[in-house]
Amino acid sequence: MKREDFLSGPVSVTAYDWVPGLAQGYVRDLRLRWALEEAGFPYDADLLPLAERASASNLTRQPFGQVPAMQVGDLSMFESGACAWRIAEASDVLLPDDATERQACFSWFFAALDSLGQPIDRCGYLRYFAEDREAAERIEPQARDFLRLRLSRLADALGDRPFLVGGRFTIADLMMSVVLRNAETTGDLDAFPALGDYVRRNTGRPAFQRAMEAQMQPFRKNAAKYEPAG
Ligand SMILES: N[C@@H](CCC(=O)N[C@@H](CS)C(=O)NCC(=O)O)C(=O)O
Repeated sequence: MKREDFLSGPVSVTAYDWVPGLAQGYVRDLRLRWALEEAGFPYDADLLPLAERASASNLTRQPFGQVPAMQVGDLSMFESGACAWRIAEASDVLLPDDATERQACFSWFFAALDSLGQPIDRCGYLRYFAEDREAAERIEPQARDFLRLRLSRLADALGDRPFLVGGRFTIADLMMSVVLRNAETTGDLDAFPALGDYVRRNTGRPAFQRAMEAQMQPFRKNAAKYEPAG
């Protein structure tokens, strides 16, 4: 599909109207919102209650009963990585024109989702969500060592460069930064100050701030509806 086709229809992103505090600011519609803000593409949020995520209507958009999904005119997509990449392809600012740099962006984008995202999510799961606490605490140190090796390799590859590819911010930096934010919450970035600086620099961008505010605004509005009083 050409750039003009993508832009020809209105863009809408599914998101929750409220989530518990731990997840606020980390729901994955943030990835799409940030990419859309960087690209300068207007969009609407289609908000749904968390309790309705597995409703028939959401399952037609997102087969696993999650958010986000993205609608562009008649075209519907799911998976935050696929949607973010599609936005980047349609934009003038999130991908380099140079073919070699574009390929490098593709590699780093998947490295963020897979090589870093998997171990980071595993550690987050063991820390916050695993119900068998004894098993989680037994496995966690090994999972954490594995993650730290990955982070140290990433730190080596980034070196003292501000961005992953071609000297400017790309979709690869966007995805790497949102994924690394999750390692910030567990303290795993503390041993890698250059990665912490990298995340803070990228999330300091005005487009990220707007995306974050757009995700948080309905949570504040609906707090009284969902949060127990007192
Ligand atoms: N691989 C999917 C994962 C989406 C995902 O994990 N969504 C979360 C919010 S960040 C969700 O809706 N969780 C509710 C559930 O899984 O029941 C993507 O990246 O789009």
